[in-house]
Amino acid sequence: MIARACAALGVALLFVALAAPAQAQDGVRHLKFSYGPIEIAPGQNTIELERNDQRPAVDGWIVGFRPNLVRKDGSVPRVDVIHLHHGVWINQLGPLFAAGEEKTAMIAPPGYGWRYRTSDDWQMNHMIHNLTPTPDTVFITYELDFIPDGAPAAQGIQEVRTAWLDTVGGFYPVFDARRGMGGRDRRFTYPDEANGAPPNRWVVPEDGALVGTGGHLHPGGLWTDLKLTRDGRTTRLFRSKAVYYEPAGAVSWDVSMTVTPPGWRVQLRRGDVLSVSGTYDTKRASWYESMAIMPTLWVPGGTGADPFTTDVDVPGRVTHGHLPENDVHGGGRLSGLPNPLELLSRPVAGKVAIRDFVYSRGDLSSTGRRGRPARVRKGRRLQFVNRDASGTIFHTITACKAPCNRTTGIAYPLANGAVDFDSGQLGFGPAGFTAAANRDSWRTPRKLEAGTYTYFCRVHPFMRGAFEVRAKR
Ligand SMILES: [Cu+2]
Repeated sequence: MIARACAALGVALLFVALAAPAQAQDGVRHLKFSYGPIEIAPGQNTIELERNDQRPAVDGWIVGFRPNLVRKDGSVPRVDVIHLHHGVWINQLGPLFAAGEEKTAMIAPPGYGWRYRTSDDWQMNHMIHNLTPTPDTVFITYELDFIPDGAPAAQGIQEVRTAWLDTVGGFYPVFDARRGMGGRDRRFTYPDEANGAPPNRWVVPEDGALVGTGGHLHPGGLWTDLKLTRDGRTTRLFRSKAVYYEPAGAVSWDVSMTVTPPGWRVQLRRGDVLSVSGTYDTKRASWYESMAIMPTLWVPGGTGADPFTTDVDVPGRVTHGHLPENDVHGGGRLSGLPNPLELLSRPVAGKVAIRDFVYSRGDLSSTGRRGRPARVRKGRRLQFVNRDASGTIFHTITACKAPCNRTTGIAYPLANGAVDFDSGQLGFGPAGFTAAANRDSWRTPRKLEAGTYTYFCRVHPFMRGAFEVRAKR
Protein backbone atom coordinates (compact mmCIF):
# COMPACT_ATOMS: atom_id res chain seq x y z
CA MET A 1 0.00 0.00 0.00
CA ILE A 2 2.69 2.43 0.96
CA ALA A 3 4.85 1.45 -1.94
CA ARG A 4 1.98 1.89 -4.29
CA ALA A 5 1.26 5.29 -2.88
CA CYS A 6 4.85 6.36 -3.28
CA ALA A 7 5.53 4.93 -6.62
CA ALA A 8 2.29 5.42 -8.35
CA LEU A 9 1.51 8.58 -6.65
CA GLY A 10 -1.70 7.45 -5.41
CA VAL A 11 -2.30 9.93 -2.95
CA ALA A 12 -4.06 12.65 -1.71
CA LEU A 13 -3.27 14.73 0.95
CA LEU A 14 -1.51 16.58 3.20
CA PHE A 15 1.01 18.26 4.93
CA VAL A 16 3.76 17.65 6.82
CA ALA A 17 6.84 17.52 8.43
CA LEU A 18 10.19 17.60 9.50
CA ALA A 19 13.05 18.85 11.39
CA ALA A 20 14.90 22.06 12.10
CA PRO A 21 14.36 25.51 10.67
CA ALA A 22 16.51 26.24 7.68
CA GLN A 23 19.96 27.14 8.85
CA ALA A 24 21.61 30.20 7.44
CA GLN A 25 23.55 28.48 4.72
CA ASP A 26 25.82 30.02 2.22
CA GLY A 27 23.83 30.49 -0.95
CA VAL A 28 20.39 29.56 0.31
CA ARG A 29 17.72 31.55 -1.48
CA HIS A 30 14.23 32.09 -0.18
CA LEU A 31 11.91 31.80 -3.15
CA LYS A 32 8.23 32.67 -2.94
CA PHE A 33 5.69 31.08 -5.23
CA SER A 34 1.99 31.58 -5.68
CA TYR A 35 -0.17 28.97 -7.37
CA GLY A 36 -3.44 30.32 -8.69
CA PRO A 37 -5.73 32.09 -8.88
CA ILE A 38 -7.97 29.22 -7.86
CA GLU A 39 -11.64 30.02 -8.24
CA ILE A 40 -13.53 28.52 -5.34
CA ALA A 41 -17.13 27.65 -6.17
CA PRO A 42 -19.94 27.97 -3.61
CA GLY A 43 -19.62 25.14 -1.13
CA GLN A 44 -17.07 23.23 -3.18
CA ASN A 45 -15.28 20.17 -1.84
CA THR A 46 -13.56 18.65 -4.85
CA ILE A 47 -10.09 17.39 -5.64
CA GLU A 48 -8.14 18.92 -8.54
CA LEU A 49 -4.92 17.97 -10.30
CA GLU A 50 -3.06 20.35 -12.63
CA ARG A 51 0.40 21.13 -13.92
CA ASN A 52 2.40 23.41 -11.65
CA ASP A 53 4.89 25.80 -13.22
CA GLN A 54 5.46 27.74 -10.00
CA ARG A 55 8.94 26.40 -9.35
CA PRO A 56 12.63 27.35 -9.43
CA ALA A 57 14.11 28.32 -12.80
CA VAL A 58 17.45 26.55 -12.30
CA ASP A 59 18.59 23.15 -11.05
CA GLY A 60 19.45 22.83 -7.39
CA TRP A 61 18.37 21.59 -3.98
CA ILE A 62 15.24 22.36 -1.99
CA VAL A 63 16.00 22.42 1.74
CA GLY A 64 12.84 23.97 3.16
CA PHE A 65 9.17 24.34 2.32
CA ARG A 66 6.48 26.48 4.00
CA PRO A 67 2.90 26.42 2.66
CA ASN A 68 -0.05 28.75 3.06
CA LEU A 69 -3.36 29.68 1.52
CA VAL A 70 -4.11 33.36 0.86
CA ARG A 71 -6.51 35.67 -0.91
CA LYS A 72 -5.41 38.19 -3.51
CA ASP A 73 -5.09 40.86 -0.84
CA GLY A 74 -2.74 38.62 1.13
CA SER A 75 -5.21 37.79 3.88
CA VAL A 76 -5.42 34.21 5.10
CA PRO A 77 -9.00 32.88 4.96
CA ARG A 78 -10.47 31.76 8.25
CA VAL A 79 -10.48 27.98 8.56
CA ASP A 80 -14.21 27.97 9.29
CA VAL A 81 -14.76 29.68 5.92
CA ILE A 82 -12.19 28.32 3.44
CA HIS A 83 -10.29 25.25 4.39
CA LEU A 84 -7.13 23.83 2.80
CA HIS A 85 -8.02 20.16 3.07
CA HIS A 86 -4.81 19.34 1.30
CA GLY A 87 -2.30 20.43 -1.25
CA VAL A 88 0.21 17.93 -2.59
CA TRP A 89 3.20 19.05 -4.60
CA ILE A 90 3.82 16.16 -6.96
CA ASN A 91 7.13 15.64 -8.68
CA GLN A 92 7.68 12.88 -11.23
CA LEU A 93 4.40 11.24 -10.22
CA GLY A 94 5.34 11.06 -6.54
CA PRO A 95 4.45 13.32 -3.63
CA LEU A 96 7.24 15.74 -2.84
CA PHE A 97 5.64 18.03 -0.27
CA ALA A 98 2.18 18.35 1.13
CA ALA A 99 0.18 20.76 3.21
CA GLY A 100 -3.09 20.55 5.08
CA GLU A 101 -4.79 22.89 7.43
CA GLU A 102 -2.15 22.21 10.05
CA LYS A 103 0.34 23.89 7.68
CA THR A 104 3.39 22.04 8.91
CA ALA A 105 6.66 23.28 7.46
CA MET A 106 8.90 20.67 5.82
CA ILE A 107 12.55 21.40 6.49
CA ALA A 108 15.43 19.10 5.58
CA PRO A 109 18.02 18.52 8.31
CA PRO A 110 21.29 20.40 7.73
CA GLY A 111 23.30 18.85 4.91
CA TYR A 112 20.29 17.28 3.18
CA GLY A 113 18.02 18.46 0.41
CA TRP A 114 15.47 17.39 -2.16
CA ARG A 115 17.02 17.26 -5.64
CA TYR A 116 15.34 19.63 -8.08
CA ARG A 117 15.73 19.69 -11.84
CA THR A 118 14.02 22.06 -14.24
CA SER A 119 13.26 19.02 -16.41
CA ASP A 120 11.12 17.51 -13.61
CA ASP A 121 7.39 17.26 -14.11
CA TRP A 122 5.54 19.12 -11.35
CA GLN A 123 1.84 18.78 -10.69
CA MET A 124 -0.35 20.29 -8.01
CA ASN A 125 -3.07 18.25 -6.39
CA HIS A 126 -5.37 20.23 -4.17
CA MET A 127 -8.63 19.98 -2.30
CA ILE A 128 -9.91 23.31 -1.10
CA HIS A 129 -13.13 23.23 0.76
CA ASN A 130 -15.53 26.15 0.84
CA LEU A 131 -17.61 25.88 3.99
CA THR A 132 -19.98 28.60 2.78
CA PRO A 133 -22.15 29.37 -0.27
CA THR A 134 -19.99 32.40 -1.04
CA PRO A 135 -17.55 32.03 -3.96
CA ASP A 136 -13.97 33.14 -3.44
CA THR A 137 -10.57 33.31 -5.10
CA VAL A 138 -7.45 32.03 -3.41
CA PHE A 139 -3.82 31.21 -4.06
CA ILE A 140 -1.74 28.42 -2.62
CA THR A 141 1.51 30.10 -1.64
CA TYR A 142 4.76 28.48 -0.65
CA GLU A 143 8.23 29.52 0.24
CA LEU A 144 11.12 27.32 -0.84
CA ASP A 145 14.57 27.45 0.72
CA PHE A 146 16.63 26.70 -2.36
CA ILE A 147 20.30 26.14 -3.08
CA PRO A 148 21.19 26.48 -6.77
CA ASP A 149 23.75 24.10 -8.23
CA GLY A 150 27.17 25.71 -8.04
CA ALA A 151 26.53 27.55 -4.78
CA PRO A 152 28.99 26.66 -2.01
CA ALA A 153 26.23 25.14 0.09
CA ALA A 154 25.42 22.69 -2.69
CA GLN A 155 28.78 21.02 -2.13
CA GLY A 156 28.37 17.63 -0.51
CA ILE A 157 24.65 17.92 0.05
CA GLN A 158 22.91 14.55 0.43
CA GLU A 159 19.71 13.80 -1.42
CA VAL A 160 16.55 13.05 0.52
CA ARG A 161 13.40 11.65 -0.97
CA THR A 162 9.89 11.79 0.37
CA ALA A 163 8.58 8.36 1.35
CA TRP A 164 4.82 8.68 1.57
CA LEU A 165 3.70 6.41 4.37
CA ASP A 166 -0.07 6.27 4.38
CA THR A 167 -2.38 4.03 6.39
CA VAL A 168 -4.85 3.80 3.52
CA GLY A 169 -3.40 4.76 0.13
CA GLY A 170 -5.09 6.12 -2.98
CA PHE A 171 -6.19 9.63 -3.83
CA TYR A 172 -8.70 9.99 -1.05
CA PRO A 173 -7.27 7.77 1.70
CA VAL A 174 -9.81 8.00 4.49
CA PHE A 175 -11.37 5.87 7.20
CA ASP A 176 -14.09 6.49 9.77
CA ALA A 177 -13.35 6.68 13.49
CA ARG A 178 -16.81 6.35 14.95
CA ARG A 179 -17.72 7.28 18.46
CA GLY A 180 -17.06 4.45 20.88
CA MET A 181 -14.77 2.51 18.53
CA GLY A 182 -11.41 1.35 19.80
CA GLY A 183 -12.35 -0.51 22.96
CA ARG A 184 -12.57 0.65 26.51
CA ASP A 185 -10.09 3.46 26.25
CA ARG A 186 -12.19 5.00 23.46
CA ARG A 187 -9.10 5.49 21.40
CA PHE A 188 -9.36 3.99 17.98
CA THR A 189 -6.15 3.05 16.18
CA TYR A 190 -6.30 2.51 12.46
CA PRO A 191 -5.55 0.03 10.97
CA ASP A 192 -4.74 -2.04 14.08
CA GLU A 193 -8.29 -1.98 15.45
CA ALA A 194 -10.15 -1.98 12.13
CA ASN A 195 -11.47 -5.18 10.68
CA GLY A 196 -10.47 -5.75 7.10
CA ALA A 197 -8.18 -2.75 6.82
CA PRO A 198 -5.84 -3.09 3.84
CA PRO A 199 -2.18 -3.90 4.46
CA ASN A 200 -0.11 -0.85 5.21
CA ARG A 201 3.58 -1.49 4.73
CA TRP A 202 6.54 -0.23 2.82
CA VAL A 203 9.36 -2.66 2.21
CA VAL A 204 12.63 -0.74 2.24
CA PRO A 205 14.24 -1.25 -1.19
CA GLU A 206 17.87 -0.73 -0.19
CA ASP A 207 20.01 0.09 2.83
CA GLY A 208 19.64 3.71 3.88
CA ALA A 209 18.40 6.05 6.57
CA LEU A 210 15.36 7.99 7.66
CA VAL A 211 16.19 11.56 8.64
CA GLY A 212 12.82 13.07 9.51
CA THR A 213 9.09 12.56 9.72
CA GLY A 214 5.86 14.06 11.00
CA GLY A 215 2.22 13.06 10.95
CA HIS A 216 -0.96 14.26 9.34
CA LEU A 217 -4.26 13.75 11.08
CA HIS A 218 -7.71 15.28 11.04
CA PRO A 219 -9.56 16.79 14.01
CA GLY A 220 -10.10 14.15 16.67
CA GLY A 221 -6.69 12.65 15.91
CA LEU A 222 -4.26 12.17 18.79
CA TRP A 223 -1.09 10.81 17.19
CA THR A 224 0.43 8.84 14.35
CA ASP A 225 3.04 6.14 14.89
CA LEU A 226 5.84 5.09 12.54
CA LYS A 227 6.94 1.51 13.17
CA LEU A 228 9.71 -0.69 11.85
CA THR A 229 9.58 -4.48 11.61
CA ARG A 230 12.76 -6.51 11.08
CA ASP A 231 13.23 -10.25 11.51
CA GLY A 232 9.88 -10.54 13.27
CA ARG A 233 10.60 -7.75 15.76
CA THR A 234 8.80 -4.44 15.70
CA THR A 235 9.89 -1.17 17.25
CA ARG A 236 8.41 2.29 17.19
CA LEU A 237 10.55 4.88 15.43
CA PHE A 238 8.53 8.00 16.17
CA ARG A 239 5.20 9.14 17.52
CA SER A 240 3.97 12.40 15.97
CA LYS A 241 1.59 13.96 18.47
CA ALA A 242 -1.23 16.36 17.80
CA VAL A 243 -0.79 19.38 20.06
CA TYR A 244 -4.16 21.11 20.22
CA TYR A 245 -4.43 24.82 20.89
CA GLU A 246 -8.19 24.43 20.54
CA PRO A 247 -9.77 25.26 23.93
CA ALA A 248 -12.39 22.54 23.42
CA GLY A 249 -9.68 19.89 23.05
CA ALA A 250 -8.99 17.43 20.24
CA VAL A 251 -11.83 18.54 18.00
CA SER A 252 -10.60 21.12 15.46
CA TRP A 253 -7.83 22.22 13.12
CA ASP A 254 -6.38 24.49 15.78
CA VAL A 255 -3.49 22.10 16.14
CA SER A 256 0.14 21.48 15.28
CA MET A 257 1.84 18.13 14.81
CA THR A 258 5.17 17.29 16.38
CA VAL A 259 7.99 16.39 14.02
CA THR A 260 11.35 14.73 14.59
CA PRO A 261 14.28 16.77 15.98
CA PRO A 262 16.96 17.75 13.44
CA GLY A 263 19.47 15.14 14.57
CA TRP A 264 17.11 12.17 14.20
CA ARG A 265 18.74 9.44 12.07
CA VAL A 266 17.51 5.87 11.78
CA GLN A 267 19.43 3.17 9.97
CA LEU A 268 17.32 0.97 7.71
CA ARG A 269 18.24 -2.26 5.99
CA ARG A 270 16.97 -3.57 2.75
CA GLY A 271 13.86 -5.65 3.46
CA ASP A 272 12.84 -3.75 6.59
CA VAL A 273 9.12 -3.08 6.73
CA LEU A 274 7.75 0.33 7.72
CA SER A 275 4.15 0.85 8.73
CA VAL A 276 2.02 3.71 10.04
CA SER A 277 -1.01 3.88 12.30
CA GLY A 278 -3.24 6.72 13.43
CA THR A 279 -5.05 7.01 16.76
CA TYR A 280 -8.27 9.00 17.23
CA ASP A 281 -10.21 10.00 20.33
CA THR A 282 -13.70 8.53 19.97
CA LYS A 283 -15.11 9.58 23.34
CA ARG A 284 -16.80 12.75 22.22
CA ALA A 285 -17.71 12.44 18.58
CA SER A 286 -17.45 10.42 15.41
CA TRP A 287 -14.74 11.44 12.97
CA TYR A 288 -15.77 10.61 9.44
CA GLU A 289 -13.32 10.50 6.55
CA SER A 290 -10.25 10.71 8.73
CA MET A 291 -6.63 10.33 7.70
CA ALA A 292 -3.30 9.17 9.09
CA ILE A 293 -0.22 9.77 6.97
CA MET A 294 3.47 10.23 7.70
CA PRO A 295 5.56 11.75 4.95
CA THR A 296 9.07 10.61 5.80
CA LEU A 297 12.50 11.75 4.64
CA TRP A 298 14.34 8.81 3.18
CA VAL A 299 18.02 8.84 2.23
CA PRO A 300 19.09 5.83 0.15
CA GLY A 301 22.61 4.85 1.25
CA GLY A 302 22.39 7.05 4.35
CA THR A 303 23.44 6.04 7.83
CA GLY A 304 21.94 6.41 11.27
CA ALA A 305 21.31 4.74 14.63
CA ASP A 306 20.18 1.12 14.90
CA PRO A 307 16.61 1.43 16.19
CA PHE A 308 16.86 -1.91 17.99
CA THR A 309 19.80 -0.82 20.14
CA THR A 310 19.19 2.94 20.34
CA ASP A 311 15.96 4.57 21.50
CA VAL A 312 15.18 6.73 18.48
CA ASP A 313 11.57 7.29 19.54
CA VAL A 314 12.33 10.66 21.10
CA PRO A 315 9.89 13.51 21.78
CA GLY A 316 9.20 15.68 18.78
CA ARG A 317 8.44 19.35 18.53
CA VAL A 318 5.74 21.41 16.88
CA THR A 319 6.49 23.61 13.88
CA HIS A 320 4.11 26.42 14.79
CA GLY A 321 1.76 27.68 17.47
CA HIS A 322 -1.86 28.73 17.29
CA LEU A 323 -2.64 30.41 13.97
CA PRO A 324 -5.03 33.39 13.82
CA GLU A 325 -7.10 31.79 11.05
CA ASN A 326 -8.26 29.36 13.75
CA ASP A 327 -9.72 32.04 16.02
CA VAL A 328 -13.40 31.30 15.38
CA HIS A 329 -14.20 28.26 17.47
CA GLY A 330 -18.01 28.45 17.41
CA GLY A 331 -20.37 27.14 20.06
CA GLY A 332 -21.67 30.57 21.07
CA ARG A 333 -25.29 31.15 22.00
CA LEU A 334 -25.99 34.12 19.75
CA SER A 335 -26.62 32.17 16.57
CA GLY A 336 -30.19 33.36 16.06
CA LEU A 337 -31.21 29.76 15.46
CA PRO A 338 -34.21 28.34 17.33
CA ASN A 339 -34.09 25.36 19.66
CA PRO A 340 -35.73 22.64 17.54
CA LEU A 341 -36.78 20.78 20.69
CA GLU A 342 -39.18 23.65 21.30
CA LEU A 343 -40.69 23.65 17.81
CA LEU A 344 -43.80 21.80 16.71
CA SER A 345 -43.02 19.21 14.07
CA ARG A 346 -44.93 18.71 10.84
CA PRO A 347 -45.55 15.46 8.99
CA VAL A 348 -43.66 15.15 5.74
CA ALA A 349 -44.97 13.48 2.66
CA GLY A 350 -42.13 12.60 0.34
CA LYS A 351 -38.52 13.62 0.53
CA VAL A 352 -36.59 16.37 2.21
CA ALA A 353 -34.73 18.09 -0.60
CA ILE A 354 -31.51 19.98 -0.06
CA ARG A 355 -31.33 22.98 -2.35
CA ASP A 356 -29.19 26.10 -2.19
CA PHE A 357 -27.67 24.91 1.10
CA VAL A 358 -31.06 24.61 2.82
CA TYR A 359 -32.90 21.49 3.99
CA SER A 360 -36.40 21.93 2.59
CA ARG A 361 -38.08 20.82 5.83
CA GLY A 362 -36.81 21.41 9.33
CA ASP A 363 -33.87 23.64 8.48
CA LEU A 364 -33.07 25.69 11.59
CA SER A 365 -32.51 28.78 9.43
CA SER A 366 -35.97 28.57 7.86
CA THR A 367 -38.92 30.36 9.35
CA GLY A 368 -42.56 29.36 9.36
CA ARG A 369 -43.79 25.92 8.41
CA ARG A 370 -40.70 24.96 6.46
CA GLY A 371 -38.59 25.46 9.55
CA ARG A 372 -40.57 23.06 11.68
CA PRO A 373 -38.92 19.67 12.20
CA ALA A 374 -40.04 17.05 9.68
CA ARG A 375 -42.02 14.29 11.34
CA VAL A 376 -42.14 10.60 10.54
CA ARG A 377 -43.77 7.67 12.26
CA LYS A 378 -41.57 5.32 14.19
CA GLY A 379 -40.36 2.57 11.89
CA ARG A 380 -40.57 4.84 8.83
CA ARG A 381 -37.50 6.34 7.24
CA LEU A 382 -37.17 9.95 6.24
CA GLN A 383 -35.53 10.37 2.86
CA PHE A 384 -33.19 13.23 1.94
CA VAL A 385 -32.07 14.10 -1.57
CA ASN A 386 -29.32 16.57 -2.52
CA ARG A 387 -30.58 18.80 -5.34
CA ASP A 388 -27.30 20.76 -5.20
CA ALA A 389 -25.38 17.68 -6.34
CA SER A 390 -23.76 19.32 -9.29
CA GLY A 391 -20.07 18.56 -9.65
CA THR A 392 -18.95 20.51 -6.65
CA ILE A 393 -21.60 20.75 -3.95
CA PHE A 394 -21.86 17.79 -1.64
CA HIS A 395 -23.97 17.74 1.52
CA THR A 396 -24.35 15.43 4.49
CA ILE A 397 -26.98 14.71 7.11
CA THR A 398 -24.89 14.04 10.21
CA ALA A 399 -26.18 13.67 13.77
CA CYS A 400 -25.17 16.37 16.23
CA LYS A 401 -26.09 16.73 19.88
CA ALA A 402 -29.40 18.54 20.39
CA PRO A 403 -30.22 21.33 20.16
CA CYS A 404 -27.29 21.84 17.75
CA ASN A 405 -28.21 25.49 17.33
CA ARG A 406 -25.09 27.32 18.46
CA THR A 407 -22.75 29.45 16.35
CA THR A 408 -20.64 27.76 13.69
CA GLY A 409 -16.89 27.52 14.06
CA ILE A 410 -13.98 25.14 13.74
CA ALA A 411 -15.08 23.29 16.91
CA TYR A 412 -18.88 23.39 16.47
CA PRO A 413 -20.97 21.51 15.60
CA LEU A 414 -19.48 18.05 16.09
CA ALA A 415 -20.76 14.63 14.99
CA ASN A 416 -21.92 13.87 18.52
CA GLY A 417 -25.66 13.16 18.35
CA ALA A 418 -27.24 10.97 21.00
CA VAL A 419 -27.62 8.43 18.20
CA ASP A 420 -24.97 8.39 15.48
CA PHE A 421 -25.99 8.66 11.84
CA ASP A 422 -24.28 10.05 8.78
CA SER A 423 -25.32 10.08 5.15
CA GLY A 424 -21.87 10.31 3.58
CA GLN A 425 -21.23 13.18 1.14
CA LEU A 426 -24.24 13.13 -1.15
CA GLY A 427 -23.05 13.92 -4.65
CA PHE A 428 -21.11 12.52 -7.56
CA GLY A 429 -17.47 12.35 -8.61
CA PRO A 430 -14.83 9.89 -9.78
CA ALA A 431 -14.79 6.96 -7.35
CA GLY A 432 -11.79 6.88 -5.06
CA PHE A 433 -10.71 10.32 -6.20
CA THR A 434 -13.26 12.43 -4.39
CA ALA A 435 -15.25 12.52 -1.20
CA ALA A 436 -18.51 12.00 -3.10
CA ALA A 437 -20.66 9.06 -2.04
CA ASN A 438 -21.85 8.74 -5.65
CA ARG A 439 -25.51 8.83 -4.73
CA ASP A 440 -27.66 11.83 -4.06
CA SER A 441 -30.11 10.44 -1.54
CA TRP A 442 -30.10 8.88 1.89
CA ARG A 443 -32.65 7.57 4.36
CA THR A 444 -32.62 7.85 8.14
CA PRO A 445 -32.03 4.63 10.12
CA ARG A 446 -35.14 2.48 10.48
CA LYS A 447 -34.67 1.76 14.15
CA LEU A 448 -34.77 5.24 15.61
CA GLU A 449 -36.68 5.57 18.87
CA ALA A 450 -39.29 8.28 19.27
CA GLY A 451 -37.75 11.71 19.77
CA THR A 452 -36.33 14.75 18.04
CA TYR A 453 -33.05 14.33 16.18
CA THR A 454 -30.77 17.16 15.19
CA TYR A 455 -28.25 17.09 12.38
CA PHE A 456 -25.82 19.25 10.43
CA CYS A 457 -23.88 19.15 7.18
CA ARG A 458 -20.25 18.13 7.74
CA VAL A 459 -19.25 19.94 4.58
CA HIS A 460 -21.09 23.18 5.36
CA PRO A 461 -21.54 23.16 9.13
CA PHE A 462 -23.71 26.29 9.22
CA MET A 463 -26.43 24.01 7.76
CA ARG A 464 -28.55 22.56 10.58
CA GLY A 465 -31.80 20.69 10.71
CA ALA A 466 -34.09 18.56 12.82
CA PHE A 467 -36.69 15.84 12.46
CA GLU A 468 -38.97 14.07 14.85
CA VAL A 469 -39.71 10.37 15.07
CA ARG A 470 -43.12 9.92 16.65
CA ALA A 471 -44.38 6.69 18.16
CA LYS A 472 -47.61 5.20 16.89
CA ARG A 473 -50.51 5.78 19.21
CU1 LIG B 1 -23.65 20.91 2.79
